[in-house]
Amino acid sequence: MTTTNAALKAWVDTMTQLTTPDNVHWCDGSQGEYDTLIKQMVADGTMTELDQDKWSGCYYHRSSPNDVARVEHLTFICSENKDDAGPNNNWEDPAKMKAKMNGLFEGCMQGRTMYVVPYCMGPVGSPYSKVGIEITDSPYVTVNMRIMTRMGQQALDKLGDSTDFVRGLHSTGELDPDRRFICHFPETREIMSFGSGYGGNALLGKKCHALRIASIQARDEGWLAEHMLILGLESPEGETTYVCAAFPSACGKTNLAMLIPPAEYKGWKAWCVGDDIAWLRWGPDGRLWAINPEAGFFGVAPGTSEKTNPMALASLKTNSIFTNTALTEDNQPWWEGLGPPPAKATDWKGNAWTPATETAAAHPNSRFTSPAKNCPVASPEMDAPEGVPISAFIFGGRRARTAPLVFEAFDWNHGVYVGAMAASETTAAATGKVGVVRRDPFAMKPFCGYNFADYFGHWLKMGTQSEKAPKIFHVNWFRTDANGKFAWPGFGQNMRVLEWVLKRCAGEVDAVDTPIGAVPASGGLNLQGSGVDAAQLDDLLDVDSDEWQEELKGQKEFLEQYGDRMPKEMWNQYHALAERLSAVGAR
Ligand code: GTP
Ligand code: SPV
Ligand code: MN
Repeated sequence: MTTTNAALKAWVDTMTQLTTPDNVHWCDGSQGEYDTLIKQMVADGTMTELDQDKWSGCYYHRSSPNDVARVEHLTFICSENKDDAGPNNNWEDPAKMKAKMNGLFEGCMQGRTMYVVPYCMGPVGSPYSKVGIEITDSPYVTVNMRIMTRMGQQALDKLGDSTDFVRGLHSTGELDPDRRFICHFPETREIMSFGSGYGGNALLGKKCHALRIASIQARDEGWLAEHMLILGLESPEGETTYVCAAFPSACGKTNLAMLIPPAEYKGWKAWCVGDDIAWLRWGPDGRLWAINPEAGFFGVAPGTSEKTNPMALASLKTNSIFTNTALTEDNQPWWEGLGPPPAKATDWKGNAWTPATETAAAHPNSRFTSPAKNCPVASPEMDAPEGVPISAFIFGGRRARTAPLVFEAFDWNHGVYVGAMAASETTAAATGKVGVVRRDPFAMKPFCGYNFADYFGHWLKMGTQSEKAPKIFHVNWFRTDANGKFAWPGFGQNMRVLEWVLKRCAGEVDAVDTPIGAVPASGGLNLQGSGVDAAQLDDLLDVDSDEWQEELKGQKEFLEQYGDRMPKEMWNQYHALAERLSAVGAR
C-alpha cells in the first residue's frame, strides 16, 4: 500500500493517537490480504469455513445477538443547525457529540489492530465516484468492505493527494447497546460509528457515506443519492430500458433488481446494475444517468430461494459471507425459505436447532455479502463511468391495503409528492417493532442526511432542469386479499407491471385516471399465465375512498411537522389530491 497523501496520513495518525491500537494495517485490497484476514478469523472463531466443495470461498459469521440490524434511534445527524437535520433525523450538537464520541473512542483499539480501509464508491474510472476512508478495528468489517466497494490501492490511487474524502471512524467497542452511536457530521464529511459490527451501522461506505453524507453532497452539487435499485430491461428487439426503484429496507429491491421474466416473456432479459443505492446526474443528453456506488450485495437471506430469486442464489454460491443465518451440521448456510429444513442445525444465536424448534433458525435480518460480479445477470454497464440512462422512477412500500398494485403520477411534481408520501410496514432490517405502517418518503426515512422538506425541494428543483426527466410510478407487491394472503404473485411476475411501466414510458398503452394517479386500463396489464384473473386485478388496482381519506389525514400530519420549511408545492399537491378524492366521494 502506498500513498503520499499528507492529509490522509495526518488524519490516520491522529486517530491512531486517539484509539491506541497495537498495530495499524493499511489495506491494499489484494486477494492475499483478504485470505489472510479470513484465515485469522477462522482461527479465532469469528468465521466458520463452509463446505468448500459446495460453497467455494464462502464463510459464516454470527454477530452479537444484540447487534443484528441498523439502530435508527441511535443514529444521529450532527449538523451545525438542528433544523438542517429536520424532524426526520435525530440531531445532536456536533461539538457535544464529537466530545462524547472521542470519549468512547479513546484507547478503544488497545490490544487490537486498526485497519485503514480506503474505498471508492462507484466505478474507479467514473468522474462521479467518491473516495472514503474507513478506519475500523473489525477484520469482519474489512473483508465485507472489500466485497461491497472498490477497496484498497485503487481507491488511494484515485484519491491521490486530494483532501476530498469522507472520513469514517469505526470501532465495535464492547458491542454494548448502551454505548452504541452512529454519528454523521455533514459539514466536515465525517462519520463516527461505535459499538456495532453489523451492516449499515458498521460498513460505513453504504448507508452512512453513499446515502446520508452523499445526499447532502448531492443537494449541494445538483445530483441525487437515492436508496434505489437500478435495473435494465432488454426487449426481444435488443433495446434496453433502465429503471430505478426505491423501496424501504427488506421490501424487494434486491429481488426486483435481478428478476427473471416469466415464461411468457420470451426473449426479454433483465440486467442488474445495482440492488440498493443509485447516484444520479443529468447527462449531456438531458437524461438522468445512474451509477451504482457499490460493488457487492448485502442481501436479505430469508425468503431467498431458487424459486423466488435464482440470480441471488447463484450470486451467493461463491466467495460470499453469511451473517446470522443458520448453519447445518455439514457446514452449509440455511435460512427460512431456502428449501427443506435440515434435520439438525445451529441457529443464528449458536443454539442447537431442529425443525421442531419454535424459533426461527436464521435471524429475519440475516444477510449474505456477495460480489455483484457473481450475479449471472450483472449488467455489462455495471462499471460504465457515465452509468445508465433512467426512463422511470418507481416508488413503493409494503402495504397490506390502500396502495394499489401500480399507478402512474400525473407529472413530475405529482411524482415527487407520491414519492414523499410513500409509506410502508416496518421490517426486521432495523431494530424495533415489525409490521407498523410508517411514512417512509422515497424509502429514505432512515437515510436522508438532511431535512426532508429541503430534500423534497431539491427533487422538485431537479424536475425543472430537463424536459427529459423520468416518469414516476408507485407499486405495491404486498397487498393482501380477504384471507390475508399476498394477492399478487410477486417476484418474477413483477415483470408484468414493469412491462406496463415501459409501455407507458413509450406511450404505447392507455391508463385510467383515479384520484391518486393513473392505473392500467382494462386489458392493459398482461395477466396471461400469471394465475391472477381480471377480477382479482380489479381488486389489486382498487383505490378505496375511505382508506384514502384516512391516508390523506396521515399525509397532512406528516407535512405539518415540517412547518414553513415544507415547499408550498407539496401543499398544493396535497390540496389537489384532497379535491380529487372528495370529487369522487361526492359522486
Ligand atoms: P434491503 O437490502 O434491506 O434494502 O432490502 P431489499 O429492498 O433489497 O429487499 P429484498 O429484495 O431483499 O426483499 C426482502 C424480503 O421481501 C425477502 O424476504 C423477499 O423474499 C421478499 N420479497 C421481495 N420481493 C417480493 C415480492 O414481489 N412479493 C413478495 N410477496 N415478497 C417479496
Ligand atoms: C437496509 O437496511 O436498507 C440495508 C441493510 O440495505 S443495511 O446495510 O444494514 O442498511
Ligand atoms: Mn437497503
